[in-house]
Amino acid sequence: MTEIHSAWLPPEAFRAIGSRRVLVAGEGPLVETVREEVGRACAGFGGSLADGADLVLATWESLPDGARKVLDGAEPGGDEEFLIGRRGGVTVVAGGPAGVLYGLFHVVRMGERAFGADFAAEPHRPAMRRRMLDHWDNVDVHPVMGQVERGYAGGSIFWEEGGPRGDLERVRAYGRLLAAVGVNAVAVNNVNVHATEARLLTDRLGDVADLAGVLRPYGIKVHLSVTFAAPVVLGGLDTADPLDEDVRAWWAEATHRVYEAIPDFGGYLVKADSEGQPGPFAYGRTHADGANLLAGVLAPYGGVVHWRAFVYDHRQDWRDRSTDRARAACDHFAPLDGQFAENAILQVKHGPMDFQVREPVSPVIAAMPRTRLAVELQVTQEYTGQQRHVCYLAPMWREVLGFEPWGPGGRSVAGVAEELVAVSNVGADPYWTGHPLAQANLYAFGRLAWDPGLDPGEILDEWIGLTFPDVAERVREPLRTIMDGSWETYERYTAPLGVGFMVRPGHHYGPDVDGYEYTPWGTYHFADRDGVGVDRTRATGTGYTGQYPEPWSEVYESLERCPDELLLFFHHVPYGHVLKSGKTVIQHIYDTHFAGAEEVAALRPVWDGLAGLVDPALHARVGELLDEQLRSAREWRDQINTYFFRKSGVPDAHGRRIH
Ligand code: GCW
Repeated sequence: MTEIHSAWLPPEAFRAIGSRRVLVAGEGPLVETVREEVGRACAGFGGSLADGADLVLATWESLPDGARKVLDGAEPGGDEEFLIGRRGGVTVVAGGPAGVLYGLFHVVRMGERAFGADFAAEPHRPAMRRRMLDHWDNVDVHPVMGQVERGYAGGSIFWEEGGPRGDLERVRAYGRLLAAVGVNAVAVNNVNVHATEARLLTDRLGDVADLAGVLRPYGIKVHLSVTFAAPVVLGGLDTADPLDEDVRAWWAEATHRVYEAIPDFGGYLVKADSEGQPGPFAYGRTHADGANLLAGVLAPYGGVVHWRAFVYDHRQDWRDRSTDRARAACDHFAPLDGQFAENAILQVKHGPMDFQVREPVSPVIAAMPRTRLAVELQVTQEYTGQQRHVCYLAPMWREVLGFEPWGPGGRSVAGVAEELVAVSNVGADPYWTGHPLAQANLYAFGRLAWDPGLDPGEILDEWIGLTFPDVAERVREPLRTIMDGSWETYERYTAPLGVGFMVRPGHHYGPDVDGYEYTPWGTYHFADRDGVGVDRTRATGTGYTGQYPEPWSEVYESLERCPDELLLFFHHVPYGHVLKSGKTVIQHIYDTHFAGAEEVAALRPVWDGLAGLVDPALHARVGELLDEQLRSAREWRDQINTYFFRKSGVPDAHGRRIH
């Protein structure tokens, strides 16, 4: 058992509730959870769980008449919705069972404000119907990827060296943290499904059921990544052809057993025909055929299949300038729009490549109006500092969710997507996320999935208030300084102007400008002595810009209109090309890299000022990580600047040291 850090739910965060007279009314496991939470809070802060003179938390059916009046006769909504209002000194929260649970945590966030002046009843409902975390956790330790693929927070909270980790208390605590930010689904194993992990579907199902049992009281459904080849590797069939009757029967039987063990099982998650995972292409079938096979066997039980759109050729020839990885998802999936079953959800990474610090929004999101979409984010910081660097990602996600694929005034990504999914950054580390400040990313993901309109700065404030309740007012400004702009700082000292990658192949930490340049992965920058960037225009490049509707197809196509921060994603330009900022590309590279590293250097003194305010062990951990971030940022600065200086021969206008 590892020590469990309280993250955004320390006992102190429950003071306002715990010091009051609270009524919890209703039945079922979720309301029981609420009762337990309130009971614990009251035991700690002198309140009582009985008469509801100060606070009523109730399901619609159990709402006492007097309390109902506080809500002004509002009507019941869906299971996850709640209403909150205050009149005559009583605060009332009512909803479906899950709504009561989310309402409780809403009151926790409000703190004393929930018990101040009266306020009219307000409805709260999640924008996204499913708010899901995918764990890339392996059951066996993978020889290259380890226990958690792209995990930077120690081992897995679910699995250890070939079996369940067995620390269900920790899983329970995880469920509690997730419920507090509204997450309602978790996939418990890696989308790359290896031999042992495949068996979670069959003879190791009991391990999954154990996790489901612990997460259920927090309103979280368990999902499983499955291998498309399961009928062959587990069932002994000689084919996994999605149109084969025996294959369908095998999946139907396996799925029946899953629901016998886990009646509220969420469904399957599939990475098919991608980076070596098996899929329908082997049988000449489409991804819709594949997804619909699984959707069909899940449908009778109310389950769903999440089918990933991350499909591209990872064995391409770097000499071949016509293949563009950015195009792949749209090329594969857009023609299938309208062919997916009702309970099949296409899960699309937010950008066309792979979670780089800056990418345009994936064109798939606008291209499939007749398909249910989940947008996938990466909370685990594979390309954004691997939880050794501070990189608060909410501002990036907010931009993605607010992007309007059909231009200003049209629907936003948040309006198109039904679901928000993210790769979790959690592991067996005592702080959950390795870097203690990376907890804020997990927090922000849940909050944005609930309400994509929230302001990242306000989410950060909320997180600070909950995580450091005793000293919030003293740590707020310093933490804002360190975290608020950290995504843009990270962008400044890494790959410039949207070009992406330039990381060390394999582990993806630290700079290696040409690391991927002559590899089969399709991630190139094409820097030469004259210029840099990828020509993705229709006029002279790969034609990728044509995958967007107007106005973006025109904006990105045009060298003049393309936003600076994405310039090298869409265009190959000379080093002397002048940006909208008025600087040349080469000078922009130098300036941002010097600035980024300087910004990081300024963080340590700010953090040092928090000594004595936050827990000493946490203080020490973040201090060490800031030192590593600074070392790494300087390495990035020097490698990028030196590389481009040597390629271009153009000196820095300010004569700074380049090697
Ligand atoms: O980002 C890449 C990662 C792989 C990952 C893959 C995916 C799980 O480098 O480790 O595999 O994406 O999203 O499937």
